[in-house]
Parts: sequence; structure tokens; C-alpha cells
Amino acid sequence: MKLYSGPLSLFSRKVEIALHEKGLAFEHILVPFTQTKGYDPRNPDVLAINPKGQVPVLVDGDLPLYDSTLILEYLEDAYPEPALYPKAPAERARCRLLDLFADEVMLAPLRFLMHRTEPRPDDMERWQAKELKAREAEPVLAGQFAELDRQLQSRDYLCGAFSAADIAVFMPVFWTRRLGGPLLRGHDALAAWYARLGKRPAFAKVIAEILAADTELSAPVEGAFRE
Ligand SMILES: N[C@@H](CCC(=O)N[C@@H](CS)C(=O)NCC(=O)O)C(=O)O
Repeated sequence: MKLYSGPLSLFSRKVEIALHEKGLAFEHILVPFTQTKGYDPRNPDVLAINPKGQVPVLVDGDLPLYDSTLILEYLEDAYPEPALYPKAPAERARCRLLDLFADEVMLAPLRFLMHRTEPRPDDMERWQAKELKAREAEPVLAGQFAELDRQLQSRDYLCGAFSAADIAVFMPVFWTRRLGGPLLRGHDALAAWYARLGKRPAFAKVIAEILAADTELSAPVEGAFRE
């Protein structure tokens, strides 16, 4: 199995965690990325497989796939143990809905914080305009944290046992902390869940790789990982 992934790609890192959780070995191809040029020039294999030109891309034997959610669902079908989705249809659907919530709903405000790892532009007005949008997005993320905290009251994981929903939702929560966004303080159940996941070897390995990539590629972010 081959995974094309980006050093600071939230969606690629999500797939990496799932592969590690399933104990699957893979050849890891990190495509070049810089804060100023993004993924340009794009990896030719990624372009050949994914019409969107995005990572992650997984190649399993002669099967090329793209899109993190679809890849996770394929991994579950092809390599069912250990399971990352509940078996019962309603719980399974709920788990997928949380994946969609993470990838689409949480990503929407999170995008407005992403300039914070880029080098500061000379034009401070441009930076301030972006920061204004970030400040508007932060209460939205804080509201999502409150909702997740509510869902995690009296349960250790989002969908019963540990599942793909935990992996998917962990990513924007981690990214929010990395980008100096709203704190987990005051959301005790969410903070405990976050700490619980961070201790799993699959998460710890990928977090360490992201932090190492940040030291090489990203500008320091004020307030990152504040408690
Ligand atoms: N829905 C896709 C999103 C993938 C995605 O946005 N990938 C980003 C990196 S995190 C990318 O390759 N961006 C380059 C671009 O869109 O031009 C997934 O879940 O895999």
C-alpha cells in the first residue's frame, strides 16, 4: 500500500492515523509543501490519480483512491479488524455523520485560522483583514467545542467504542489548538477525550510528525497549544 500525503495536510494525517490504528504497513510518500506555494508543483502521481489534485491518495495494489473519508471506508471494508466503525446501521451512520461534521462543518471556520502558520506579509493590512475573519470564526469553533463536550458527557468516545469519528473529529480540534484558536479549558469532557486520544500510539506518532513538520515549514503561532 502506498499513501501520498502532505506534511501539514489535515486530511492526509487523518488517513495515516487510521492506517496505524489498523496496524497496516504502507509506503509513505510525503509530497512537497511550502507555506508560500502550497502543493505547487504538484506530485505527478497525485495529479494522475486524483482529478482534484489533492492529497491524500492511497494506492492499494491496483486500486487508486482519493478522499480521506472514502479511503477510511475502504480500509474498513478491506481490512475489517480492528473495526473503526460500529456495526449497527444507525450507529454507523452516526459515526459517518460525525466524520462529515469534522471534515465539512468544523473545517469551514477553521480555514479562517490557517494563515497563522504562513509567513507574515509585508502588508500588515492584509494580515489584519485575515485576523478579523479569524476572530469571527473563533466563536463558531468554540460553539462546536461546546457541542462536542455535550456529546462526550459520560462517554469516552463519540460513537460508543473508539471509531473513525474520533479520528475525524480529533483532527480539527488538534488543528484549532495548533492554530491558536479557542481553548479546551472549561470543556472537561472534550479535554479528557482529546488527552485520551493523544495517548494512543497512532495519534502520538502522527502528532509528533506534524509538530516536526511545523518546526521546518511553519511560522510560529501565537497562543498555539495554550491550556
Ligand atoms: N475532501 C478531501 C479534501 C482533501 C484536501 O483538501 N486536501 C488538501 C490538503 S489537506 C489539498 O491537497 N489541497 C490542495 C488543493 O486543494 O489544491 C479529503 O477528505 O481527502
